[in-house]
Amino acid sequence: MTDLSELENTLLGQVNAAGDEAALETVRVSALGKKGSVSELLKTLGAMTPEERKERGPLINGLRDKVQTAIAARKDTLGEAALDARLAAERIDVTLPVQEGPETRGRIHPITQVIDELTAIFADMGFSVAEGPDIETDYLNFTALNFPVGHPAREMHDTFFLAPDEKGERKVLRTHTSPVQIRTMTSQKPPIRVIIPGRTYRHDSDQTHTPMFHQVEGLVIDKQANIAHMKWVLEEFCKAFFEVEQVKMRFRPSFFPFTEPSAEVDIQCSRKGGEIRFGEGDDWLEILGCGMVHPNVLRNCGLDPDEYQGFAWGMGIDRIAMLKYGMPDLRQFFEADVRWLNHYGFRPLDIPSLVGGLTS
Ligand code: 2NM
Repeated sequence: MTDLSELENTLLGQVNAAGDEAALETVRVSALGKKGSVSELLKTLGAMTPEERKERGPLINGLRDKVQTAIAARKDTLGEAALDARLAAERIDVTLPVQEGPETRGRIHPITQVIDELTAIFADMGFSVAEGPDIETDYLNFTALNFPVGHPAREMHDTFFLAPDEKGERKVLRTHTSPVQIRTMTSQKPPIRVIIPGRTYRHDSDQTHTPMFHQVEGLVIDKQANIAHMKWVLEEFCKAFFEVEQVKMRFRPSFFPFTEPSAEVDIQCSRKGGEIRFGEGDDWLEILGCGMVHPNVLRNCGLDPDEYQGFAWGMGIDRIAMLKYGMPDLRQFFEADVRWLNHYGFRPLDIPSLVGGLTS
């Protein structure tokens, strides 16, 4: 009958026009819901004569089935389209480079990096790290280290003095990290194996000197610690730090008030093509000073020189950082220029270790 086929056309048209699941549900309710157009037709069956019902029943039920089937099919189609759209929208290109988060964008200053490297190397040889204040007494910076009052070495250090206190005592900005060795020897019982990296200050400023610079010093005190041990420690350090298999070293006699005998140490290098390389060539580069701790220093720390002896050394961190990482100008170390740090800085998660490599 025309009214049924008209309704069928209208409903199937609406089903196919539904653009999403919500629109489809509206069509379903309007046809098959309690008061829907098809449901209303089904209700008319009860009031029909058996003959009428026999004729109209299959038609109306057939219409309901067709609409139900069409809705189910449309639902499938819409569901697939929605999934395709989601998959397209959420697609990830796994070949894109990983974006760096803020925690990986910062950089470690080369001096911090070199201190971490030194610490890893000496820790492996059984040394611990000691620290002390930048402002020291004249006694700890000089007197205890066997610099007699009025000794010219005090002037050689270009000391920064602070204003005198009420007793007329002038504190100093430490000119080396050696006062920490005195603090260690007076507070710890031997055997002692420490390194002391830190800031030091001298009234000196030009192309190769800054008024604040960094030193690392080392100290070993034991009953039989001797020059052979010292040479071994320093050689192991140089090989590990410059990452070479072998390096020749040259010990030249020298003078420091706090050691006797004293030496300055050069390491073998080549300077071909304006580039410095370690462990090869026949040039020399001075890198550190060292010696056997002077008996007066031991005595000043309450140690009996007939029972204990030891060795100590010191070197400039800024200089070895420049040498190792090819940085041309010392002054840029302290200019806090982010562009310089981006270029010469190190990644925060590449922590130096002997097993993982000092520098990755
Ligand atoms: C150096 C060179 C040689 C040194 C000596 C001491 C102490 F406290 F044990 F006497 N500390 N550091 C030392 C020895 C430092 O720097 C170039």
